[in-house]
Amino acid sequence: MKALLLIDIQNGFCPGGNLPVPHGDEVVPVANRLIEDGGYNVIVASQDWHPENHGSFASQHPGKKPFDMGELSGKPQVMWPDHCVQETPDAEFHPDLNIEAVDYIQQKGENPAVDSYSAFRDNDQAALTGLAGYLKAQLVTELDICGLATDYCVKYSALDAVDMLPGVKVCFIEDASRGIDPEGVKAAIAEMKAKGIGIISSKDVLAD
Ligand code: VGL
Ligand code: ZN
Repeated sequence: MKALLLIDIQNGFCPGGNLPVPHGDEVVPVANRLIEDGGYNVIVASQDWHPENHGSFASQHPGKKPFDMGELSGKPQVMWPDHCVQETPDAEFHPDLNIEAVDYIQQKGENPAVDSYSAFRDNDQAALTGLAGYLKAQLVTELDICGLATDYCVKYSALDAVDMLPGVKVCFIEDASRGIDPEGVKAAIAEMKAKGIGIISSKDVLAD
């Protein structure tokens, strides 16, 4: 079984959102084509879903500004602008994303004391989200991952997929993803490649 994992294609990460990824909205038509014509058996979307007092928010750390480095539960943590707060428009999926076609939505980042870049587990790797169990139950053997942001949630989800789904072929769809920082994107792609993750284009998927 072949699965598509769409990471955090939410208003908050698109232009006009609270943590906009440059050109983040450009992934939407590509993601829709993959959903409709990619030949996937299972389609999953993750949703960054923070309480308003989430500890990754600079607003929770007196003296910190967004994008400063800080600490969360004793670990280094990027201080983000308040984003993707539960039940707000910022946390909703992009309005043009074909969310009706999605089989399973995995929310993450609900624990205020730890961030969760990966759709599979919190950054401290203590708590699992349940996504690995879902994909195993669906007998997934191939997992393609794309979305926002390449250098954070997409990368960590792809690396975790390799560790948590032994035997599953994991690919990153580059043109269906956008990143926050160009240098970070380059490094993320190198890291994914080194882990055995295939770096592919939506054309590769739509061709076969
Ligand atoms: C993300 C930073 C904070 C992401 C989520 O989706 O890449 N980045 N929360
Ligand atoms: Zn977040």
